[in-house]
Amino acid sequence: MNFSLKRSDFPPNFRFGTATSAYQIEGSRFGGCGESQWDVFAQTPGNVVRGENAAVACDHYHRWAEDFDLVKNAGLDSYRFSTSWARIMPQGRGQVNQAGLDFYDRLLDGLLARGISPWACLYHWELPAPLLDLGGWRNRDIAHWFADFAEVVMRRLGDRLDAAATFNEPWCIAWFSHFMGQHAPGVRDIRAAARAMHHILLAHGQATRVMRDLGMANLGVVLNFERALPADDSVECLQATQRYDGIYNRFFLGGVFKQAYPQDVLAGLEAHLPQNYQDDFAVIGEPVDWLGVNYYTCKRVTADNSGLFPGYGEQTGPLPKTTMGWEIYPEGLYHFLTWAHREYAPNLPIYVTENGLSADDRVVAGQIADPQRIAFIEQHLQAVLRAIAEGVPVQGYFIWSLLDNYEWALGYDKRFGLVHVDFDTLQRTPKQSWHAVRALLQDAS
Ligand code: GCO
Repeated sequence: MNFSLKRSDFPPNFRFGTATSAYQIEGSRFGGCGESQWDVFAQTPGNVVRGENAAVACDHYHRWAEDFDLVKNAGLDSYRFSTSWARIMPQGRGQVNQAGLDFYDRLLDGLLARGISPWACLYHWELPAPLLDLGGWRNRDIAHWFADFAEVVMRRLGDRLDAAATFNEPWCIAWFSHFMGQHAPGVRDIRAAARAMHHILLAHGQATRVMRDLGMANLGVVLNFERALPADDSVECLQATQRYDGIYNRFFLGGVFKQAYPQDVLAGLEAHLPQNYQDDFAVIGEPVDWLGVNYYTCKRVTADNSGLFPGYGEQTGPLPKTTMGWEIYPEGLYHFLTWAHREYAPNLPIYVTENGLSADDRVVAGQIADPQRIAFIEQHLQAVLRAIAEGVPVQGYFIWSLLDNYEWALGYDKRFGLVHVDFDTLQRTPKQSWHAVRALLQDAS
């Protein structure tokens, strides 16, 4: 099975890539990496399926050359990865683990030697555990700690990156992890969540300034979006859907691009934000060069009448679902690309920095048939093309992910890779979708 699309259906400079993150693939046990909040979270019973951790993960720390050959041989232009704060600064501040910096240095040279353009993201969730003891994202000082980390990383790597982002998915770092408690550090507290939301953006602005001062260009931020659809058409449900959309989709965009938070979110969170939070918008609004959009699914939002903010719930929707239980809704990607362009970032290139699905991929006679992944990518690429046809400067698309990997609280159960990983032997086997991507990118017609 192949894509019906061709590379020539896309603008000449459109880049195809794949995305990964440090903790999900590297192996946190190797190379003097410090303990992160995820190592801690995984040790608490009930947090992660089967109590799995990422001490070894895909052992990308040692097998990166083989992995980059897979990126190159698929014909992909770009590779998006992240740098682990805990690997580079095990205490979060001060002392640098040189072996950690050396590792990312090798990665960069390995990518460049293969003609793959490197896209780095500073933070994909490995908060060094010692910073938890200081309050982690709840402590305003984290903006300085993070800016210092950015400086250490980028003094070493910044000259060879094609693009750099500060954060991956602030909603997950703040709301999912501090209000819903689903990800490390597993907190459920509205004040912690509100402060984390704001401090992440402050850290984003400070680190962006640091990178600019180092002379770096092509700086962005990667936000995630989920299309919020009302489960019914009652007024209560429509209002609940608005609040869901505000927290998930408009809060972080608002901070960065409008230097303001949405009123419907402030109605519930302002009392929990730091005093004089508005004074930080000058830093938070530091200009960026591109916007990264991560998109996977939609949610069917219900109203709840607990009387407590945010006053929403969710229910299962009718569309076909991935093994994450996520409905497949490519229309949502089209929506966010056109809407973010129109309402927030009219002058900036937009990249789809993550999109993909988990499936029940099995090796049968050495082959992995994953037609559902090919169909999913095709449908979402069609959504990208529609947005481009309407004038939205979408300039690239990164598939999540290169390898099956550690899917956070869901352990190794969910397979998102173009390449299958056997977690007993660590053997890599390209899936049918990897071959289809290769065919798509080779087609010069
Ligand atoms: C994310 C993530 C990945 C997840 C993916 C699937 O940025 O949410 O970058 O870490 O694996 O989203 O849940």
